[in-house]
Amino acid sequence: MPHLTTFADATAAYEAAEFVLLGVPFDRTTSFRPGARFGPDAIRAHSWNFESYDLETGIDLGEVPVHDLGNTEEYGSASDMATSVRDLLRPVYADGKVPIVLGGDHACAPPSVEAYPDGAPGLGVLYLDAHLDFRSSYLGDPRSHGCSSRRMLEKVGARNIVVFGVRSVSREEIDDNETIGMSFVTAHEIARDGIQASLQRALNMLKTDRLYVSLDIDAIDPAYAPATGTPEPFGLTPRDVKYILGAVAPRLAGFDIMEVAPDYDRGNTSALAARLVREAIVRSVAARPGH
Ligand SMILES: [Mn+2]
Repeated sequence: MPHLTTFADATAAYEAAEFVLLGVPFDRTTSFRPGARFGPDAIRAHSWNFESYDLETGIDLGEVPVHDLGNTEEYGSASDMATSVRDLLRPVYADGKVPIVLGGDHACAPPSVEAYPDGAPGLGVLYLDAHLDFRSSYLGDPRSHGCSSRRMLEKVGARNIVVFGVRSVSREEIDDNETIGMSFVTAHEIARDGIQASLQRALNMLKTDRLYVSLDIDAIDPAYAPATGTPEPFGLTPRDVKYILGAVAPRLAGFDIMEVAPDYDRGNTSALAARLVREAIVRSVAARPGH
């Protein structure tokens, strides 16, 4: 699929940008239904639907320096993809910018975390997903989208990642995690306790200065986000995720949205994803001291 357009209002040159978008049109590790490779351009296309002015924060996105790097090339293997995405994003972090990565299946997210510089302030990961994604390898591929929280954990450490919104897990993953101890908050607990208390519980576990948010769009209920590879009922609401992005904005080091497979609906999932990209940006700007 050709690269159709840039994200709306992403008009800054790279050098001036504070936020840098990158599309990764890769879905070769999809396990159920494919199509997330078309996510980046569908999200970009829908981004043009919105006013540049944000009603809640009073920020005009046209005044925030955002650059869109476009899409990566297409890759044959997930390990080639991961190597390339790491190489593309290392300078983005090193230049003090916040990367926003559009997938692609969830395999495209770990290299974005792995590119974070080792000497930089500590990084934690808030991993929003219906699935635990904790297999050490899946269908013979340790870079499968079913292994993505595990790969990130290997970068940031077991105490610095929380999976949030989970409601699908294998017995093997649970058994495996008994020795590793990755924390997770289930969608059922969030429904019971409310989003504010549940997020606070997750953030109490994440002590790092900086936070990376990885959003598998299937964290959100398929009633709101049906266009995804492995839809799972009983999910978060769009407002839950909006609340999360506002709460973590002061610490946001990087953000991604994965697993939007746009051909499975009439554009509502892509519109939601585009709106959440904007939310991450305007909330980060609004969280700055003196704003
Ligand atoms: Mn998932």
